[in-house]
Amino acid sequence: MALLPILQYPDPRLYQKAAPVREITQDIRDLVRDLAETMYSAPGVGLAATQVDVHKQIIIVDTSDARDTLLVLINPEILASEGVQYREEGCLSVPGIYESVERAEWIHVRAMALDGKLFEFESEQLQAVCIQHEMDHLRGKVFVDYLSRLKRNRIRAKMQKQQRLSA
Ligand code: K1U
Ligand code: ZN
Repeated sequence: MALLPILQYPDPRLYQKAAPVREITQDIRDLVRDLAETMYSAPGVGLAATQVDVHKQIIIVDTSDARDTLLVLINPEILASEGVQYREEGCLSVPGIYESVERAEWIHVRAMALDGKLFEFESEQLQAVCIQHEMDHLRGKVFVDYLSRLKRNRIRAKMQKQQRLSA
């Protein structure tokens, strides 16, 4: 088990696109276990492999109150979506910043599970927001990219200052 370091905005590696996973190997299983340990310890409700500098299409999500319902999505795809919702989002790569972003209200997702089988499910509310947020990480998009240039520049400057002070 290992806690993995999380890339901090505006690290350029957060803008790298993740490649599909071709085969579930022991390395992939180990990575998922470490992602889960890192997410629960942060704590967070989601994490994308991109955020730990692994550019493979893997995300994990757990929005349950008991923090006991881990969803592992490999090569996730949104097959259909409906409606709009706005929820305050956070990001472990942009600590201390919370902003509302427009997201689909309902999504139909297809992904591969850790046993290599494809599965489909529907999602809404916070879980759907979290899945969309994590899938954005896989395509090199951070939630602050939805904000105005002014807000994003302020956030960037704040993060860079914090990183200078903690270096
Ligand atoms: O960095 C990440 O991608 C994880 C992020 C996911 C997320 C949160 C809220 C809306 C959309 C996506 C987080 O988990 S930030 C931390 C957080 O929101 C939280 C932490 C503990 C309990 C509840 C929420
Ligand atoms: Zn995030």
